[in-house]
This record gives sequence, structure tokens and C-alpha cells, in this order.
Amino acid sequence: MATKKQNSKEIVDLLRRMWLIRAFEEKISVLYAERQIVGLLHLGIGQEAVAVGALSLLGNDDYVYGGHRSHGHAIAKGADVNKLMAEIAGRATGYCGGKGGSMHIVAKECGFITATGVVGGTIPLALGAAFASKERKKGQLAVVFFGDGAAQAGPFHESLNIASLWQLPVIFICENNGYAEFTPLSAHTKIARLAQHAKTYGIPASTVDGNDLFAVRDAMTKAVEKCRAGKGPVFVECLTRRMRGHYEGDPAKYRELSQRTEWKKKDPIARVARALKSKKAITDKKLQAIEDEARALIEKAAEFSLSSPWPADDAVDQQVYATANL
Ligand SMILES: Cc1ncc(C[n+]2csc(CCOP(=O)(O)OP(=O)(O)O)c2C)c(N)n1
Repeated sequence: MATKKQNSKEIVDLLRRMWLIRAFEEKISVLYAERQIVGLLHLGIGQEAVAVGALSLLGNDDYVYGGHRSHGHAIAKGADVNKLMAEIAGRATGYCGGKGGSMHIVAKECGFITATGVVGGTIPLALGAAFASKERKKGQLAVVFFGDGAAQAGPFHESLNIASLWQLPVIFICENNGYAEFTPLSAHTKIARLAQHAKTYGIPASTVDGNDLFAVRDAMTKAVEKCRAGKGPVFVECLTRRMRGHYEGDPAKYRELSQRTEWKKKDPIARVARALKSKKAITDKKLQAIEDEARALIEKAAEFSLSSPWPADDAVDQQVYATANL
């Protein structure tokens, strides 16, 4: 449930952001089916409460790292949807000049430092930003998102150990959606609650319902306070579900239809809408207007992207190496 501090206007703003992410991903899914966007696309439809709940508490000065399913994280951190969609469509007006694509988003102006296709690859990178933040002593922090599959990788464990040892201001957010590609959690680990790993390394950790925006916000509020106060890292495991396949085009035969129907009932956007309605803080008309407004913005982003030029031939060897000047 919402805490007293979360007034209705604030919640409506969060809902707006969730809808922006949903509309963005639904649109690129259509463009992908039409072959107007190519390459691999991993959508986080159904996981919007994690991105928005967690990142709505950060400032532009805080650093965020994502993974292969990170469009929502970038939008929640304030990325421009035009530049983001243009990047995914491979156009020169995209965040990385159209050469990074869906899995390599960088939106430095709002503190979204990078995503990656290397599972678990940004976990150690976030430690670098956290280390720099600690040295600067301005109360900045780093947040890194990764999945349950990444929690079985070596860099995850090494990073938890160092973050704890050096008491770095980093928040680890595990989006436990129950699958790593096509493999259910029970087939890739005996540890049912991944927050358990963090406790082993001496890091305070909690497991929350990741489809509940308010639960994510509450856990994140405590985590941010602790980190900013210089009390070291925090780990938040968010139990969630992706409503689509692992990638667009995945027939997802490994999931029962009944499971998918069940998850739809837990749609995080519908849950926020229900919470607002139960407090009589919103009408159906206003809810519809929020969705329509998000879809209109995304239509404009699609027009912008698809009418943008492709990268120039001589840009092929530019932006190959980069130094992160945080
Ligand atoms: C280092 C590495 N190993 C394997 C892969 C292939 N791969 C891509 S996504 C994925 C599963 C990741 O699962 P999870 O971390 O739970 O994230 P989710 O897809 O559920 O968001 C794997 C194994 C990869 N991209 N990088």
C-alpha cells in the first residue's frame, strides 16, 4: 500500500511513467514484427513497477546501470524516448548514433551510464561509479539492475564481496522474474531467495513484490537513505514476471498458458490504477487520458525515429572505444 508520504499526485506521475514505458515497448514490439526494427529485443513488459519504483527516488547525479532488458530502466531514469527509440531503430539521431541498439543504451545526461548484452556485465561497472561517488563525498550513489540468471555469474559474487568490504554506495536490484532465458529458477539454483546471497556477504537485503510499485518504493526509500548516509551497499530482490517471451519472437513454449493468464492479473500498471481508484483519487476517464497521452508521445517518437537518417558510412569507426568520464 501507499505510504502517507506518497500523495495521489505523486502516484499519478509514477503511473504516467509506467505507461510511457509500456507504450514504448508495445510500440517497438509492433515495429519489430513489421521488420522496421531489427536485432534482438528483450522487453520488460510486466516489470515496470521495478524500474519506476526504484528510480523515481534518484537524481540525475546518481548513476544507473542496466542489462539486456533495460528500456524501462532508461525511461524511468529520464531518458528521452525519441533518442531511445531512434537508437533501437539504428538511426543516427539515437543515443549512440544508432550503433549501440537495444542492449547498449547510454543516456549520460540523465545518469543512465550503460546497459549491456553481457549478462551480469554491468554489476562490477556499477562498483566503479559507487567508488567514485564515495571518494567525492557528495552523497551520490549507483544502482544496478540485473536478473536472476545474472546472480549465478562469477562477477555478481565478486562484486557483492567487494561492495561489502569497501562499503560502497551501491544498490543492487535483482529483478527475479523466475526465468533465465528459457530456464526456470529452480533449474539454475538451489537458492530460492536471491537476497540470501547478499546476506552471506554481509549486505542488508530484502525481497519484495516487484509488481507492487509501493513495495518497491518503500524498500528503495530505505536503501537510498542508507546508501546516502555512507552505510554501504543494499540489495533489493524484486519478485516479478515478464509478460512476454525472453525475446520478441520467442514462442515461450516453456511457460504454461495458465501461468501467463495468472501473471496478467498481477499487471503492475493495473494495480496502481486500482489503488488510486480505491482511494477515489482518479476517474476512469483520467486513467484513459494517461494511457492515451503516453501512446501519443510514443507515436511521435516512432515518427521521429523512422524518419531519421541512418548513420553515415564514415561513422563506422567512431565511438568504438570510450572512457567513462563520470
Ligand atoms: C555472459 C553471458 N552469458 C550468457 C548470455 C546469454 N543470455 C542472454 S540473456 C540470458 C538470461 C539472463 O537471465 P536473467 O539474468 O534472469 O535476465 P532476464 O532475461 O530474465 O531479464 C542469457 C543466459 C549472455 N548474453 N551473456
